[in-house]
Amino acid sequence: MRPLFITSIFFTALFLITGSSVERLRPADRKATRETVNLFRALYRLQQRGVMYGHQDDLMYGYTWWYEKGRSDTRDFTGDYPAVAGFELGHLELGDERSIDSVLFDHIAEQIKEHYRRGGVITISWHAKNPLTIQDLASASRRQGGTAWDVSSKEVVSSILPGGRNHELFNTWLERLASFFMKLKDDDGTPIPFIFRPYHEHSGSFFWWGTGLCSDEEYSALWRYTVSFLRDKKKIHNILYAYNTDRVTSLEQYMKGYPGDDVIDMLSLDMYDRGPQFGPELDNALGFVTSEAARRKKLSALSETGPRRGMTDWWSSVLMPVLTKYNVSYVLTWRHPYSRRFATSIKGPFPEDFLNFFKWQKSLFLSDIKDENIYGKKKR
Ligand code: BMA
Repeated sequence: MRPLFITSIFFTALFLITGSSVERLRPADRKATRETVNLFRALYRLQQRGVMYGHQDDLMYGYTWWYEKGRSDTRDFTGDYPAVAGFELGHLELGDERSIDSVLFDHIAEQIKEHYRRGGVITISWHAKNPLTIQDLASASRRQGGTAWDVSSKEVVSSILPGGRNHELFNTWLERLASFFMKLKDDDGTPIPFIFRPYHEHSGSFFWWGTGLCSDEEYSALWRYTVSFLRDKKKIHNILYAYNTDRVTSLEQYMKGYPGDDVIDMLSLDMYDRGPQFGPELDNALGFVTSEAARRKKLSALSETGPRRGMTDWWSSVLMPVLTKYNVSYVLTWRHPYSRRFATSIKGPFPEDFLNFFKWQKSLFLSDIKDENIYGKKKR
């Protein structure tokens, strides 16, 4: 009797503590809008219930189709939309009409609004061009050169920080980003909250902001400058900021260049399966990322992952056994790039095994979170 009694007191206390403390949690932005605060808390609650599925560019195109309003590979395959819709803003900084993946920015804005209306979560990435090397290119070759992957110089981050020779250019990029963000409003004019994950996969050295390309201080300063620009200068208060690395093996490595709890809401990790070590490596990394996030009262996510080549049961045999152990807000798989030749060659948008993930009690798709009213929208 006694141990049971003590156990039940323990769990009741735990419930009261966690239950009520979620309602006191706040995003890093002290002026975050009501809907953004609601989203942050809802994500925290949902993270204890299950793991949301996210898909990059799910609403924009699939392997075999290009922008058909309302269409989604996830829905075609499972009957449900993903809970989290990913969008990409690369090339917005240039003032272009279309993104790095040829999607019209107007369509991106439209679908962000649509997914918000449905009660889903929005996450945005930004493969910004290289602001240093792009300068040296003739305008004709700017489309090819100076990409996010151009790691030919270690001076890029320092060149765009205050005092750097490209600082003014970078400010114009942030201006364009801010103008786009300010357009993301619902029909009542309410700013639509979203998760922003710029300067991603910092632990790798394959983007100009990567770990081998700038110092930890510069990386952190880039983040802090960006947040301060959007939040303090442009007064944008509907953003949850996600810190992100690629594959890491220790917490120390994960936190290198971390810009601070006052600018970050989510600790996220990108890890793709490249071989048999993936399961244990992901297990290890999610272990320290989720516990550090919990300690700092931040959210956590596996913000990009993908199956090992040639594996047919990756979802159920590799991913789910690891995810079952941790509270992560969402797991997102990357885009299904459209190609005309896929129309005849591709079997389906997902492997059959994805249905096991869909049916798993811990996975959350749009209809599993709809009733949560994550933004606390008033019923009309
Ligand atoms: C990368 C690749 C690129 C794409 C970029 C931005 O991982 O998928 O083809 O342009 O993301 O979405």
